[in-house]
Amino acid sequence: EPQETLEQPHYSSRYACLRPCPLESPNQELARQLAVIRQDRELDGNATSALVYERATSVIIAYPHKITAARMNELAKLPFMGEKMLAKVEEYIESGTITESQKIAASGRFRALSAFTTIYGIGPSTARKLFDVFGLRTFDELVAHFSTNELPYLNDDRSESRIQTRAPTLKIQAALALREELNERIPRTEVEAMHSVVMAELEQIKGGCTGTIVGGYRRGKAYSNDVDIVITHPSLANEPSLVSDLCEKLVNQLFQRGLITHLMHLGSFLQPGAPRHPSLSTIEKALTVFRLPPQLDPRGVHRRLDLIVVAPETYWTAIVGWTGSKMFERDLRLWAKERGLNFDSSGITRRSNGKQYFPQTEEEVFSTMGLGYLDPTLRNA
Ligand code: DGT
Ligand code: MG
Repeated sequence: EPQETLEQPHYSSRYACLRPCPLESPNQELARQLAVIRQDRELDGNATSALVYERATSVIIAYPHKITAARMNELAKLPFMGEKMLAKVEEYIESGTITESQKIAASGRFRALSAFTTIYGIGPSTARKLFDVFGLRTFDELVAHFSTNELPYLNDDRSESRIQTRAPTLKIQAALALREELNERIPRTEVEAMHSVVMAELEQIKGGCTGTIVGGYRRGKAYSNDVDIVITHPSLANEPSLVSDLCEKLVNQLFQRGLITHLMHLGSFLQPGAPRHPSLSTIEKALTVFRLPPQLDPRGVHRRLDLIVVAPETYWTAIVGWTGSKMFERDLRLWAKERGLNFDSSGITRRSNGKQYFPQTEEEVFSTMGLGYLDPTLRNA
């Protein structure tokens, strides 16, 4: 039952899911400098301040004009443009730089913490501990440290795994050794090659699967940091056990072929604080390390590959949920919540009565929540 009037997207919206945002912004450099401050707050564990900068930056990159002194009055009327933020924008307009961003970028602590967090498994709090408590400063020191220590966990794992595979989990030493390869960006042609290889293996396991590349690739990015693929098959309808079964078979087969080398995470996942509901079992994800076969990539570069296997009824919400951007997704959930709905990749639920909606097109995902449609290439919030 789509809502009758849809909220129309506009760059002045408070919600990132209602701001058309192409990949290229006329204010890219301003946004980049503000992002340095955001990252600094994140690395310091100051989530509230980080979010203030993230929201303001997101509004700025959706603003369709180059920001000049003449635009400041209009900018001041946009959401999340507080006095401090406007002062920084003004400083940028006048001088081309933001002093605070420059100071942060030059600081040794910021440089070390931001470098440490490029390693899978090292988040801001671990990075701070390595820097402040263990006094580590360089990758070589990290390698030495982790040759005798192991992290107690490699991610903030709120999920449960129901499935068993033979692929080994990625330990911190391996993540360090693969750091440069995993940080190499992936061109679109290679994203497509990875998708083809995965689909060919799937075809052998179960004929007739559908798989869509989501994430930044779908938003039009020329280079991706990882590859995300949402997979389904008609026979998985209302059969949660078959969903995890297919995910397990796929991971095992790719591992046996030498295509998946490590597993970083496996299982369904829970939104923080979300109530458990039956549809959670209609989605299963495997976060992996993958390399193309030698005939397709002689260098055999290790790549991050996320496989998301879903029941057909949740296919389109999963695609919207994994296309991103992260800011877009965050506000999609917020928008839904403020309208008494719960959005996650496995479906849309009315909070008052638990009624579930399973839209069967991407447009319907938007209209079910009262949102005007935005093409994936305009979801770069
Ligand atoms: P990149 O860095 O080039 O891979 O850029 P993206 O935008 O593809 O970023 P990525 O791959 O981290 O995430 C893609 C989208 O998928 C992101 O907007 C949020 C969503 N996503 C990522 N991980 C999870 C997860 O564990 N659960 C859910 N529900 N969504 C996730
Ligand atoms: Mg991605």
